[in-house]
Amino acid sequence: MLNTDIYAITAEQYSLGRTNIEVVQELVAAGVKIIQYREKEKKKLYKFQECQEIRAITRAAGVTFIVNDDLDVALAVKADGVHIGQEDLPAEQVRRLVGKEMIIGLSTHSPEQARAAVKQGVDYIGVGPVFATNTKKDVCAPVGLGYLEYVAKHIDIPFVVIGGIKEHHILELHQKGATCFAMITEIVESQDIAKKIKSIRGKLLDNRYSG
Ligand code: 3NM
Repeated sequence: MLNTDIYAITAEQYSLGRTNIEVVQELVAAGVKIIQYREKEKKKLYKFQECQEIRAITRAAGVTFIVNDDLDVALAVKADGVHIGQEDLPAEQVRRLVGKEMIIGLSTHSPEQARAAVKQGVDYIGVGPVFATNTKKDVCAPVGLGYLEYVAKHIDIPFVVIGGIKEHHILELHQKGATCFAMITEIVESQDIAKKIKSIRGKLLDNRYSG
């Protein structure tokens, strides 16, 4: 499920005037394999309608689709997964509601939270914010690379790094054990999303070949 390199997340307010649907179409065309719908300000009805459209686009393209926070929307549109935070419903409760098949992702910010997430049976964790970010409100201080190194070494479930990640960080994060990179502004703020994705992937390839 996270055996891919780029985990793209929507945010219409940073998308240079493009709609979430347009951005998702660009992401899919660029070959991104996992997309999370994240939209904090919109009313539920509009989130549902957008997610319905995104579900159709991602299903047709074989792209994994995750909905942030809104369990009901995720279930209603038959998303592949839901991503929750530390102050949402506890993961065990979410599991009871969504069943075994749906992917559950949980944001974590410390080793204690990572260990608890494993016990709670989530499918993957977010590890961050690695760097400072203005995209998420009420986010804790950056956890830096130390927390990433802890997770890479001690946590056995898939993880995705997040928070302030830009193209120039990719190599360093990869060297510290990250393989899947979640980004909002670095991608949606790009004029040419396909070019940005290609460029990030180029960095990863260079690193692989140089060992
Ligand atoms: N979650 P950008 S940081 C949505 O640490 C989110 O859990 C975070 O946006 C966490 O790539 C973050 O623009 C914002 O910094 C990521």
